[in-house]
Amino acid sequence: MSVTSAVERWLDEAAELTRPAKVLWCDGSPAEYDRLADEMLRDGTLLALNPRTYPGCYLHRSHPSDVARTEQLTFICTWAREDAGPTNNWMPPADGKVRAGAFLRSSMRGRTMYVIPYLMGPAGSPMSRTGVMVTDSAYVVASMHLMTRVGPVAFRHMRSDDDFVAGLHSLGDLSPERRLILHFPEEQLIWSVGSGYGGNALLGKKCHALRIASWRARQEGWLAEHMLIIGVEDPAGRVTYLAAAMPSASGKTNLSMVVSTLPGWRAWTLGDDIAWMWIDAQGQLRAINPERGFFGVAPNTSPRTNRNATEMVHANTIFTNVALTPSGEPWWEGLTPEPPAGLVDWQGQPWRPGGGPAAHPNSRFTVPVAQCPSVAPNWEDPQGVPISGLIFGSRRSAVIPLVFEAFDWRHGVFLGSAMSTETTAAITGTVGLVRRDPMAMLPFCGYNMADYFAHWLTTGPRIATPPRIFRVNWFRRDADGRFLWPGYGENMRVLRWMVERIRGSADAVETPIGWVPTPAALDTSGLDLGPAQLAAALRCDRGEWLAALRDLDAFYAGFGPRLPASIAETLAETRRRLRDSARR
Ligand code: OXD
Ligand code: MN
Repeated sequence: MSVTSAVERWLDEAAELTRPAKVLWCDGSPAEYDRLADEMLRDGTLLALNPRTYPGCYLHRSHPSDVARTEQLTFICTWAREDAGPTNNWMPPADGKVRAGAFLRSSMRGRTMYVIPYLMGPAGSPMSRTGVMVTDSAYVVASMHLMTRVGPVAFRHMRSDDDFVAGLHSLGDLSPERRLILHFPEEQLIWSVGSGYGGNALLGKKCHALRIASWRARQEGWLAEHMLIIGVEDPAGRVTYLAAAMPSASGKTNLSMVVSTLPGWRAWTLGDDIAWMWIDAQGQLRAINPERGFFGVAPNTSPRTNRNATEMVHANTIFTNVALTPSGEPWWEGLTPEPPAGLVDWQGQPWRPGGGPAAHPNSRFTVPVAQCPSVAPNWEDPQGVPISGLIFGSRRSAVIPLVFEAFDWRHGVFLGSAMSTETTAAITGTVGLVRRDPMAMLPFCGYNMADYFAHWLTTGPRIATPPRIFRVNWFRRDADGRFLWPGYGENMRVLRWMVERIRGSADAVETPIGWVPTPAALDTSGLDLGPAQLAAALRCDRGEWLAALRDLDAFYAGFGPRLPASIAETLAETRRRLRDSARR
């Protein structure tokens, strides 16, 4: 491997601080993965699953207090506080290094420091970026193998001596009191200590591909987004590519590999979590998936909700915090209608019905994208795929219709900026609280979100044909708490409407919030869904909307004068349209 002097300097610094017993370079080879797995099987970090039904699969049980992203311990460390903005935790870079430095000092004593050169993005893509992370966790190394492209390929993509994101990770003592996840975007640097959980510890994912990359993307004129990428094929074989932002644990993985219930329509999977998008020389928006694997939420994944996922995790998968059956198979709530007898829970204890979930609600599977039965043949195309539509989706039991389309790019950016959602188990804290989560990027935008909205606003007009922007909500409920829309495979009906809107052939009615499908425009054939239920799923209730928009002023006011005028103007226009239509 050709290592630059900047990489060497960075590794010396990391070793000087953490004092490992030895330093081991990772080459990303299958032999290395197997060696690490063997070591972890010996020391109990991994358990082998049933080799007949789950060959090459392992179970990892994490520390019980280290099971999700810890947003309150995640910081953006910029020189100027305003550059991090009001939605990020902020610390001056020097303070961050002192505070985390205390936890990292000699934290690798007696341990191995693994050096992982990794590439985010397909080999040969002009959009792919290099990272070099160090860690003292073999589980992190093995997971990085599955989630990124590890090895010499990473160095081949460096454009200069110091063209890499540096990441320092140490498990520390895993205590939340001594845990910090720090980002220094001005230095292309990440420090993470005290957690082995994916989103905190696999530094290529949220830390690099979203927080650091979003900063870089704004400087360079591209977009790093919390979005899946999917190709929707129609019966004539034409594929339309869409990217969709949804908050954590809100159905992105399921949608990215949806099994269509509509004859002749099918979905091709390119990514389930992150999209890097840029405008090519012809003015076309294109996207790559910077990742190589899925780090998906296990609970409620079943042959009914996501057949592709249940198939792909039958080999070469690391499961974290799922339950274990007596025959050595993984199990989680929702996988089968009834739990099998004799389960061991995610903490390794015998499980009894009524004694809490057997699998942790944020238990996960880590698996290579290539194993997905619906993987797109071009998913690693270095030039990415052309994006014709963007989707903002959230989890709201009320107010937000199943689907509607923005009037134009500017309105779509407003809709994304105003998105609210109910919190899930993917983050430590209370589940089910409604919070603002603009573009599903609240926890992942590495800079001031007012500047992020401005960046979005200036990006659209640079695109020759800007993608249509859609808003979706699969989670709306009726007065009895029942979901109004069946979801999962039936979501293809909504994707179809979007594709037809993009082509100019699907009907919609103009409402104060955007274009809503006419009931006939949405193909509901064969669904047990009466007209009243469909109307309820699609309804724009003016009163509910006006009430829901009320706290947006306070949210936007938090950004002060940095908020683009267009956002506040679009809010005012929306209110005006809602009031006018109520008077009509
Ligand atoms: C994830 C998340 O793991 O968003 O993708 O938390
Ligand atoms: Mn995510």
